[in-house]
Amino acid sequence: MPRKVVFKEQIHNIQILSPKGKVDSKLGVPKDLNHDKLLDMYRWMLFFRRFDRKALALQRTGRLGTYPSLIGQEATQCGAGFALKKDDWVVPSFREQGVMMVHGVPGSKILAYWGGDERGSEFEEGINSLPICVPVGSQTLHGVGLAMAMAYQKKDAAALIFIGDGGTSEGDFHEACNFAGVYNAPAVIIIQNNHWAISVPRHHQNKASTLAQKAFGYGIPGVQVDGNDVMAMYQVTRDALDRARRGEGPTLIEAITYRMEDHTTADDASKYRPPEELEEWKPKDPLLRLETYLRSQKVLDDALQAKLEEEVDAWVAKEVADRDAMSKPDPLETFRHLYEEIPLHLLEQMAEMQENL
Ligand SMILES: Cc1ncc(C[n+]2csc(CCOP(=O)(O)OP(=O)(O)O)c2C)c(N)n1
Ligand SMILES: [Mg+2]
Repeated sequence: MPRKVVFKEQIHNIQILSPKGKVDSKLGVPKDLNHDKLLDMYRWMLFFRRFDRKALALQRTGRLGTYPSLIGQEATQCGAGFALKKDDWVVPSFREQGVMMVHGVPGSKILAYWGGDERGSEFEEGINSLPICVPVGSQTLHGVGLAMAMAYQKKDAAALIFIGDGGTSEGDFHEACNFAGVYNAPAVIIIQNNHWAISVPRHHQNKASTLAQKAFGYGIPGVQVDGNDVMAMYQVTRDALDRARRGEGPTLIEAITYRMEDHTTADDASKYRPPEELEEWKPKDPLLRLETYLRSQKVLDDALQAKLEEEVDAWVAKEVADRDAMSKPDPLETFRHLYEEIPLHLLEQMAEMQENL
């Protein structure tokens, strides 16, 4: 009999690309990420950042209602997005514009959504993403239900579900993980642990030393990844999605990252966030480390960097132009999607609105 019981949880924090841009010699670069693909990832991450900066500026000039920036979390979303196959589904919360766009959602739709236009939630057939979901945690249930349905239909596809660190305190998250485990759903749940839930820090959210270990209570694997390392994010998500598609069940991934901006444009993080913390995260920037690596491999130089920036800015401008080209939304749409048959009192309100248009 051991004289003392040692309670210890074992969670690996996987990192391939260090903040200094060096690849772990034991793990190596994921096999299917050649230089072209890594450059493409870098281009996407640059696009996310510039798209977000533009969106923040559009909000300040009154063209968007609010906006939740993903700046700092680019590698989490790019790595995960590149691991998806076309038939897989993305189930976002509200800060997942990056992974949505990688999976085919046009940036113009994201801008429409945050501009208060419901058409920002309508995607073309074949673009497998649920709409942006603001009620924290509820999307995890939708996602696991979607995964269970795909398993029932024997589809070779999985659902990639996103939630924040704060969202893991919601009952919905617990129910989703529980169902996913019991029904062996082809679901991969990524917790983007960006250390803050608006002004509530991670350590006030949960006493557990990792959020990944929550998985064990549901009988599913849990893994922690450096979310600012696009290579590790890609590898871990891809392996988890492969497992799910093979019928081996769900995985919970905790991606350790950092929210570099305010929670949304309706927030001022300087009121509650110690400035030293922000400084501490700057050298761990996800773009910087991939840039350093690509330069060390002679894949990227100043000329190509300038060209990429130009291309990405043109791409952002096109998304804004596409949003601007959309006709004005029909206000009567607000009545149309709640009931199969619109009740009488709403028909009366519709008629009244129509008269005043
Ligand atoms: C059910 C619900 N409760 C509260 C809110 C208000 N709210 C919006 S975001 C947020 C914090 C979310 O934090 P986290 O899950 O860590 O995601 P992050 O914003 O960091 O991406 C809260 C409390 C909400 N949208 N929905
Ligand atoms: Mg958070």
